[in-house]
Amino acid sequence: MVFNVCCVSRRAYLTTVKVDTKEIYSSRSHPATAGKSNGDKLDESFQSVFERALESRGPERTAQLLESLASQLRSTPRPSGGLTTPYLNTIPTEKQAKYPGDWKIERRIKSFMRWNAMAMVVKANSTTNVGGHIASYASAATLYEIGFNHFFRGATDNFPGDLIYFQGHAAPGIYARAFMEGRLSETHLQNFRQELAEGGGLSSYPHPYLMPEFWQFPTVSMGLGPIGSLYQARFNRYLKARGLVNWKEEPKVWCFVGDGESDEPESLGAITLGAREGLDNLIWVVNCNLQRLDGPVRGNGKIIQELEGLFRGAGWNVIKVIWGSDWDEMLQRDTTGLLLKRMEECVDGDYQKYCVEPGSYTRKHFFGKYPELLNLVNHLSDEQITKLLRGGHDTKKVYAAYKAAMEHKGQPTVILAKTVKGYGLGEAGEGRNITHNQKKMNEKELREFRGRFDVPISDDVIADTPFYRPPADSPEIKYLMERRKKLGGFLPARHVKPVKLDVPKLDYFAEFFKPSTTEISTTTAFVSAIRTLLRHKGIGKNVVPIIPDEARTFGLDALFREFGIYSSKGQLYEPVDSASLLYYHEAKDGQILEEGISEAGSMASFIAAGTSYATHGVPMIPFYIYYSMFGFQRVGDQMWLAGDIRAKGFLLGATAGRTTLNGEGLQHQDGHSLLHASTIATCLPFDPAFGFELAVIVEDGLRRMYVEGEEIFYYLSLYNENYAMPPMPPGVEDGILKGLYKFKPGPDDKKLKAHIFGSGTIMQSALKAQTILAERYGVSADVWSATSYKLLRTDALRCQRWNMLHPTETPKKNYVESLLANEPGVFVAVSDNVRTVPDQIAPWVPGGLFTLGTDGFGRSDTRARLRRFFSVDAECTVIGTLYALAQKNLISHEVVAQAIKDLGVNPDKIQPELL
Ligand SMILES: Cc1ncc(C[n+]2csc(CCOP(=O)(O)OP(=O)(O)O)c2C)c(N)n1
Ligand SMILES: [Mg+2]
Repeated sequence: MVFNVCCVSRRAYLTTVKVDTKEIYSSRSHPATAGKSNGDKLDESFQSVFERALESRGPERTAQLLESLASQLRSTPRPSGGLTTPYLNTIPTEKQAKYPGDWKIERRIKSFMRWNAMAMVVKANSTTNVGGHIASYASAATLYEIGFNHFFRGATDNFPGDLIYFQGHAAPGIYARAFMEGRLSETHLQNFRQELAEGGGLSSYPHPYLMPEFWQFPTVSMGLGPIGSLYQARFNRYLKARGLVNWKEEPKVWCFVGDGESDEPESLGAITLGAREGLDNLIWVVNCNLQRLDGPVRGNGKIIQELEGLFRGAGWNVIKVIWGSDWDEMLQRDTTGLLLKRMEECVDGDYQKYCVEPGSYTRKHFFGKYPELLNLVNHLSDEQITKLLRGGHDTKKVYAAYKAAMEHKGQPTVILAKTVKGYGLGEAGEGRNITHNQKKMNEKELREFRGRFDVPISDDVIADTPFYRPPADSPEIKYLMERRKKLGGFLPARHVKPVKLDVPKLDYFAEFFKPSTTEISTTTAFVSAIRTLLRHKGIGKNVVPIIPDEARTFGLDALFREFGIYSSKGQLYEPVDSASLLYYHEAKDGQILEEGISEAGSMASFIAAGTSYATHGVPMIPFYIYYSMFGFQRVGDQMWLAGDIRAKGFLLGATAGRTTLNGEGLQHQDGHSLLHASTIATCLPFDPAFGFELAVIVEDGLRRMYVEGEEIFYYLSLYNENYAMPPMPPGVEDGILKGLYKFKPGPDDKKLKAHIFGSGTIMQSALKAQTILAERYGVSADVWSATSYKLLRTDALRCQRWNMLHPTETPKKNYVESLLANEPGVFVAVSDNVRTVPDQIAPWVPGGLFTLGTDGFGRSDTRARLRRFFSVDAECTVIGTLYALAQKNLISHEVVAQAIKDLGVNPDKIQPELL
């Protein structure tokens, strides 16, 4: 294809240069064009046209011209299109940084790691079925070892250490290194995936919850590592911009990603953030071994080219490390560009086959497709062809890529490294589709592995797969220790400095203990609480409000002007509402993280902020407020991860309640987040009904997390229904925090007794029911506030287990049993959540618990109609209480039937929980 480029020269006359795209394509600065060829001359004239254009028309216009050229090039038929460059290493050999290490010794060290990582899995699975992975680390060993020996910096006094997200399935390799470093013992390795074994074991994957001094970042749920690392790198910038850290140099965030993992929306869905924020503190290494669990990642295409296009389009610096040094010379000799053509036309399925088949196959099918190409490998034996290295296994190529990434400015870098899955496993799995799940090796395979990597294990013991660690004074261990010392210490490591924050006491929240002057919602109460906290002298600066584009919904826009929205660019425009009091205020040191419509991004920020106490020794207090339906349900796996990573902070599920958020209907009305929240061990879920409860819970959270150092987080349901907030009754703080307390006793002068547990906004139904029951049915009902069914249940379960295991000792009573032991009458719970939420405590309520709740899909309608529909309004609560009394034969069933008529409830209304 020939097209014209117009440009104005220095003398401002119009020149037309004819450019043949075929020539550009085959003559790209690839060694095939070495020597003064036509291609070279074209390169030179192209360069001079470029320089003239730059000088006379300026960078913007020149960029436009180049873009027009590029788009025409893209539209020419080529095997890889889009924003891609040829299927070659990005760094040409002549620009490759010199590798400063001792590659022979590093190879030996790496070989021992390979052996121990494999042995750990094989050993564990010889006597158990605990599983594990060999193939992932086998493909990534060089990618990690170059990092450990030359780049990853450990934590020192004023440097937090580089933050490394290790790929979960490569964990055995990371343990193998820690073993070589003397940080883990043979018993630890022996007990890989047997954490409960005598002497302690190692967790399957990176889990800070299970190995809190070792792992920093959980990664094994695919996609969560990548998105977490992006927001972590951005959060580091936030801390710096707000003057909360004082590092001697900026840490790098490294994330190791599987090529299969890139399928996850969380992996790639947020990458534009990296470029927008200029995160040159972020480096991703995608291990392109071309395989995922079942088979090829892109058998019919090329994952490296696909990712290159995506990342370049998103504004990242892309470094491809495809071919090892063995190919350099061949590419030099390929003067026609035919080798590159062949490289381009093969798909990943072909490449996978080349690493499984013998060299003769590659000679015939790869090189032999064009007989001229065979000349390039005539001097190589089949065995040598088999061993032609891929870039990701080549120490020098990987080093050069990492160095370039470290030095790159203004953009995040992604390194796309081509490797072989199960490298070194030979017939036991190298490049095979079954390799991901391979965990056993027979003696022959072990011998081959040993031979390939020269591991000094003798024949008589090899079947036991013994671990191998050279003596402490061996050159290998000395080298490895010296490298780590130079780089600041061992990694991964999680250090928690016991920093206590000067958190406010309860009296700081005094305004919440008085009756409200107007009707307000618990969301509004929260907005006042966070404003008060942001202004607090001791901890105001540590508070991190996080919102995914819902600030106006919750009334948090009131904070924009006063505290500012964080933006690395400040505010480059005059906001449209600049004249108003609450204008949209972005600032370089803004405190609010306004994440746009990304619950996953916001949650990643919550995690980065909530672990800042461990990552940076700077405790931060995230308050992440969101549309409750789009929390646990949408990004529940990240909330689970928040538990694993020991994040602290407050999650606030606003617009909660299946009937309280009324008009929005089925997709928005949440009545089950409290149930999800109950499943996470370190999460304390609360369902406050009143402003004073909210204040007591927040004060407790601040103290437990930021003074006592507990590594937990709180979840609070917040509602948008306004009502008068009552004053705090005396002495209820303890009950609020334990999960249940008596809020308003019923009258003393009634014969019949009942108890109604309410929570959140549905407390209003309970209170109205209390009045109706007393006035019309002679029932005295005490109204209790159930602030946390999960905490009550946890306490009960602990007691139950203790009693079961200590059958001859005096049984312990749990809080619910003790609290209700002397309360006569029936117990009823009413909730704006599914009935399973209150039912969590049913086994310990004397005489059982009758529950009303909102099971089923929501509808768009008024609160009154919805509450009748789900049977959680005051009238249905009265009927439920009378029914519970009738079931105990304390009144007749006719009384209930009459009440149903009197209160105007249709007994045959549809059942919401049915389909
Ligand atoms: C969210 C999620 N889905 C599924 C899995 C199960 N899984 C574990 S590893 C794996 C394949 C990983 O392939 P890749 O990312 O290419 O890593 P490799 O081992 O090839 O380096 C899958 C599907 C998981 N861990 N997380
Ligand atoms: Mg893979």
